[in-house]
Amino acid sequence: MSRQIVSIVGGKDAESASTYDSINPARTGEIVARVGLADAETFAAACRTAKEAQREWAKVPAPVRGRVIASIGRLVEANAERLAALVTEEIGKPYGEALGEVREIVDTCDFFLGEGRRLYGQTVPSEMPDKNLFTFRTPVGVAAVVTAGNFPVAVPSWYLVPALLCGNAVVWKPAEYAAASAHAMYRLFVAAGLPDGVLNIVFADGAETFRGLELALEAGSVQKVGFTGSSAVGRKIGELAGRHLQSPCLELGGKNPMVIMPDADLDLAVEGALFSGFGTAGQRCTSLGTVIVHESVHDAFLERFVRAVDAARIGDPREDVLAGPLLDQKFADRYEEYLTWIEPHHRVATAAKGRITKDNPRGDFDGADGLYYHPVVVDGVRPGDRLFMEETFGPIVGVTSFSTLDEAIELANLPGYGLSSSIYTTDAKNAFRFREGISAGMVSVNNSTSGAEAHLPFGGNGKSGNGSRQSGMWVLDQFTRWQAMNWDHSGRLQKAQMDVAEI
Ligand code: UN1
Repeated sequence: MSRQIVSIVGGKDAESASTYDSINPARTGEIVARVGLADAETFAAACRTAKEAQREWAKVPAPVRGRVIASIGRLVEANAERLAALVTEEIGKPYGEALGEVREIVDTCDFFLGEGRRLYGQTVPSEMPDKNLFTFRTPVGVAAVVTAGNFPVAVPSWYLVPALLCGNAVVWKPAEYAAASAHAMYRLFVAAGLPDGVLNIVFADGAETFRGLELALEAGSVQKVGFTGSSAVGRKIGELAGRHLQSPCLELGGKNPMVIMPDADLDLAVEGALFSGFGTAGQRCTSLGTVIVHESVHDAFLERFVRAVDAARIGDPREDVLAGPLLDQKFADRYEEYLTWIEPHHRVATAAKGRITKDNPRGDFDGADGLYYHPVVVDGVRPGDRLFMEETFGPIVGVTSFSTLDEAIELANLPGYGLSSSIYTTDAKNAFRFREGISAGMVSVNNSTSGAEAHLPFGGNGKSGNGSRQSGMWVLDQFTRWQAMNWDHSGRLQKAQMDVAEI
């Protein structure tokens, strides 16, 4: 019997308008959870409930809120294996990676629990005597957070933990196909001592969520929208939030480049390309899109890369594999469409379109009913090819070559995303020139494009986002607003600019 889960608003089960089955992508005949989906009105009502609860939550001293965050971290840690196993079952993420993902929630809690005692404001000198100036961080109010299912627990925690710590209430809408993982995480969060209504979870489809968000923004019950997902949906959310004079936190797609210089350690580069290209079946927003390799080492790199890809284990995510299945049927369908972007002038260096079946020579696992796909390396991608320009969110990596670093940087920036990037070189000059020229929010040197740590600013530019950053202290600016205060104790009206003290 699969789990039955529904939205929880104000600590109570909310009504569902329809149901959705969350499927195990490694064994598509298996239902992981039957999920009740709410409609737009329920979403908007959740935001109203959150608004009520937020007033009291904001009054809880920040160090005390920090202690709740500490408890969340400990509870997640104590339940790490169970939560990771559920993530593996529901989205097919290899267990080791899933455990790492749960670890990322704990890291996030560890960072922010201290922030409760450090939510600093400033004292600022005044231009007049007997007058004091201060700044305070104030909570924004209610955050509506809509997240993807490829990181069903870690990425949501990047929003939830700082938002709650800063005194906000949250309405969280996770991806339906990762609903059971989200629900389990929600339960751990509230069990740590969050009052009812401070954190609410609403399951809904895209259309109802968008309409619910619209209603809530119109009613003034949402002050911050957070969204992780595709650039296309991010644009719509950005437009909607903009109409309400809000600046959302948008964490969108990527076409992340890896530049390989002639002086690079090629084996290290191969390892990095394998992990970021095909780990998580290429379904991270930081996954490698295109390898831009110097012409003098192109053939040597390609030969080693293809060998490594062919040797990689793809299969049952409960085992020690590089990648499991794709997340969900919707993504598998889309991925098959991306495979049609392979142009006649491309050279497909590993088995393309090779869905793993029992007849397949690589059928060393017995899960042919899963959404498994061979990794594909496509050599000779060029500017203008869809495969060069657009995110694929699947196990396909393009390769192209260059002759000068300036040319490589231009190629790397061309698709117009700007999330993650990497360069392999042994010359510091190349690394710094690359950092200066690349439009990405994140740059790795001699490391892959994926695997950002939980306390560095995470986020992108261009089609990857609106410049907002998550993680670390930088995210505090998303979930608080600066309030300036002046206190005049001179006993007279001192006018700024007009009554400036004379020497
Ligand atoms: C994402 O895919 O949305 O840097 C986030 C990484 C992970 C997060 C990816 N820590 O690859």
